[in-house]
This record gives sequence, C-alpha cells and structure tokens, in this order.
Amino acid sequence: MNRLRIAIQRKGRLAGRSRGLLAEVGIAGQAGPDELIVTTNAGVDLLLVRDDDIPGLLAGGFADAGILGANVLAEQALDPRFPDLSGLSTLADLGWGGCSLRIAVPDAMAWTGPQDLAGRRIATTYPALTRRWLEDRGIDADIVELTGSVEIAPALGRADAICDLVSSGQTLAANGLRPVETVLESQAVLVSRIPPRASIAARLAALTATIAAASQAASA
Ligand code: PRT
Ligand code: ZN
Repeated sequence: MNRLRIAIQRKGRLAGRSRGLLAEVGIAGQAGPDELIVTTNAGVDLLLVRDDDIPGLLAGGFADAGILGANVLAEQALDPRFPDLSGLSTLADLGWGGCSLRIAVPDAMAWTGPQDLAGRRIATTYPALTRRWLEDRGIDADIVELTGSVEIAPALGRADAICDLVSSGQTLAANGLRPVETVLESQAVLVSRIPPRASIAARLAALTATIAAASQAASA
C-alpha cells in the first residue's frame, strides 16, 4: 500500500481550508457528497473524518498524516481514554485555525485570579487540559464535562465558569461571559507518526515542506 493517506476534517471549521491547502499543492480529487475517501491522482488518498478521530487513526497506523487543531492533539495526549499518542509528531504549524482555550466567567463574577475557581464547577469539552491547568496551580475545582455549547452552562446554573475555545470572543460576549485566563494557544497543525512508513517517508517529507510553505504563504 504505497498510497499516502492524509486525514482531514470532513465538516467544520478546518475542513474547507484543509481541502483547499491540499488542492493548492496538487492533491485533489472528485468525491461524491457522502464519500469519505477521496482518491487523488497524486498518489494520495484523503480520509474525510471527524477531527477527534485523527490522532487515533495516526497512532494506529491507519493514516500517515493529518491536519487538525493542536488543541485536539494536546487534549487527547493527556487523556488516558485515548490511545497512546507519544509516537505522533507535529511536522508543521500551518498558521491558520487560530484560537485559544480560555477560562471564562460570568460578567457579574469578580475575578482576582485562578484561586477564585477553588471549589467551583467548570464546564468544558477539554477536561484533561482544564484539569492539568488547575492542578498546576494547586486549585481544587470540579470539572463538568460536556460535549458542546458549554457557554450555556453558567446561565443554567450547571457550572460557575467554563473553559472553552475562543476566537473572536463573540460567543462569550453573547452569553454574558468574559475570558480571564488562557490555558492553551492553538492553530491548525500537520501531524504524522514518527517514524513514518518507510515506503512513504521520502514523499511525506517532501510534501510536508510544500504544505508548510503554501500554508504559511497563504496565511501571511
Ligand atoms: O465534527 P468534528 O468533530 O470534526 O468538528 P468539531 O465540531 O469538533 O470542530 P469544529 O469544526 O468546531 O472546530 C475544529 C477546530 O477549529 C477546533 O478543534 C479548533 O482547532 C479550531 N477552531 C478555531 C475553533 C474555533 N476557532 C472556535 N471558535 N473551534 C471551535 N470554536 C468554537 C468554540 O468552541 C466556541 O463555541 O466557536 C465558538 C467561539 O467562537 P467565537 O468566534 O465566538 O469566539
Ligand atoms: Zn471534533
């Protein structure tokens, strides 16, 4: 199997740009709307998946490279529920998909520092990164793990604060929340398993250089 397999997000914030970047470096192909593998004429197959599944596909050797948010990789690397990701390596920062994982509190809540979270409940879809940030500061707080729309939790009384991705900040503002601390800065990254399969190693190295150059040029 000498075709190179690159996993990208099927739908969502990184999907269009990932597909566009690869097309720019000559990796493109036709696929029906429901097809999850795009066979390209560059010797590459694109795997259209959920971003959360990309680290596991790489770790298991089912994909050779992937484009995803550094935040997803960082979270899964800390969470024992996911496969061991120690064999994965970031080949390139792509310079787009930027966002920050931030602690936010209700506008009405006073903020003097991280210790204000002691004994509070924090809603998040990033429990492992949130827990580590709290532990690093010696703060004992409860994590309320949700799968989305965490900004609603304080208004419902489900949590006192949240830890969520922020880009423009509009969602926080619209829900009466304000960011107070940054847990992680993130952007889209190109990731692979180290070492790559011998039969594709040289092609992957060349492709990485091309992708990194095209991506940085486009986001400059
Ligand atoms: O279906 P799949 O699992 O593949 O997609 P997903 O729903 O998990 O991810 P998606 O498409 O929402 O995001 C994919 C990646 O985009 C993330 O992992 C980040 O690396 C990156 N990214 C960049 C963001 C944002 N910016 C972002 N703003 N991901 C999510 N958001 C959300 C955030 O969670 C919050 O709800 O947008 C809202 C805040 O946006 P602002 O602009 O109001 O601050
Ligand atoms: Zn996801």
